[in-house]
Amino acid sequence: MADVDTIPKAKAKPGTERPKLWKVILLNDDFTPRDFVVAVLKAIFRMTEGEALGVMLTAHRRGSCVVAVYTREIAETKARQGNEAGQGAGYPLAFTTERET
Ligand code: TYC
Repeated sequence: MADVDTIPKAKAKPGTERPKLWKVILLNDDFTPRDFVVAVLKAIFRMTEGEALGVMLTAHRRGSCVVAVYTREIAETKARQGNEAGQGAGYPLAFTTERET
């Protein structure tokens, strides 16, 4: 067993890499009405009233809140839909995406 520390380990399980994931992040602003944020979260992220309220309040109090995590394409689509909902109603509501580490 002399060389045991120098033998490279085989990859634990080939083909079981975690998929790359992106966070969708809700940013607070001073203008978008709370009810509107809640409605957007329910419509785009399929949240219940209670879940949406919790996320909205966290962003309101802390400046931002992770809404959900998806593969890149879905995360970017949901963030864009949220931004467009805000723009369409004349509010600066903003979602961003960020690669999960
Ligand atoms: N801060 C907004 C207000 O007081 C409400 C709000 C919450 C807006 C969360 C955006 O991501 C947000 N009307």
